Amino acid sequence: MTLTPPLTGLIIRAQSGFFTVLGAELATPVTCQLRGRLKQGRREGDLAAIGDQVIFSHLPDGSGVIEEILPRKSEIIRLDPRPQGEYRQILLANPDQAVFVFACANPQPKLRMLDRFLVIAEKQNVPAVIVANKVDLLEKTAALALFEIYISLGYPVIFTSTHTGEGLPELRQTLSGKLSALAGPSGVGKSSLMNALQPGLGIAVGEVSQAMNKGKHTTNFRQLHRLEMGGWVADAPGWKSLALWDTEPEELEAYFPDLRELVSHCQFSDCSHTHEPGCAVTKALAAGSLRRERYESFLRLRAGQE
Ligand SMILES: Nc1nc2c(ncn2[C@@H]2O[C@H](COP(=O)(O)OP(=O)(O)O)[C@@H](O)[C@H]2O)c(=O)[nH]1
Ligand SMILES: [Mg+2]
Ligand SMILES: [Zn+2]
Repeated sequence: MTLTPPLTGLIIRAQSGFFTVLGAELATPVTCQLRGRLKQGRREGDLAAIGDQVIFSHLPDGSGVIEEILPRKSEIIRLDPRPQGEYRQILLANPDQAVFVFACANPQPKLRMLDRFLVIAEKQNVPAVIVANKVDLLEKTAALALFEIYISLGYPVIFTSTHTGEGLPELRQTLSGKLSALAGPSGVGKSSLMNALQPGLGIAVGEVSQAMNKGKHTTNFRQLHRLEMGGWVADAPGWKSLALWDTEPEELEAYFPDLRELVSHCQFSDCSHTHEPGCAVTKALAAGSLRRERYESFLRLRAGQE
């Protein structure tokens, strides 16, 4: 029995089969479970996840039932190997963007990790934004030099400092009204940035992401955090653990904007871009138009190295 006609809502928290749904018309979120019929058939992956838009109805006891999960425009997935086959774990549904936070210094930016994050974002079709925090620790020209390659590739790069406030309005503008997945190594200032935008937000986002980075299994839930200015930030969805599953070498090239164009000019269609004559990639490398660091990131990812 349902009290009201079905409503649409957003899943803002997921924990072992229970989903907290915020209805478009409701002030208080409702704890829902999935309608039984949704769970029929072979399970190849999560049926619902934070970020999903759903149709749900109320039960007399105040809880709710998810009737339908609306089609996703994007998703961040982790393939979980299980005895009965690979399981598609959905870390986040419908992200508008992935925000990768690194520091200009202290700690030194791990650009190979950034390259890997960018490839994952390209593969999952999620636009990436780079935040270069702690810009106060370097001359601006030195900070620019570190990240200019990414600017030239077309990725938005926001230079920020929680100490001087530089770049915070731009970051606020970027997050406003969007569902963002936040990721980055620890110590770069993710919590500080979130707190600078909204007091208390850093603690909320940081705790879970740190627990997940350490692989703890104490709190197995995922949550969206509401931005007062509009929009949502998702707990860092463990990007470090996202493998580049079944990515063919030719496919990997497509996820490097600086290689994508070049490879079509290689003499051999199966060029490995290492020793072949007529390779446009090694030619660009020699000419200095392709950055060696990016080429090395490509080779490492292709070899399956982290
Ligand atoms: N110099 C400088 N230090 C910062 C900045 N933002 C954060 N920090 C410091 O960097 C350290 C790590 O910050 P935290 O927010 O905990 O990083 P998280 O691990 O990514 O969440 C703390 O000591 C912060 O005070 C910044 O813009 N400039
Ligand atoms: Mg933190
Ligand atoms: Zn080549």
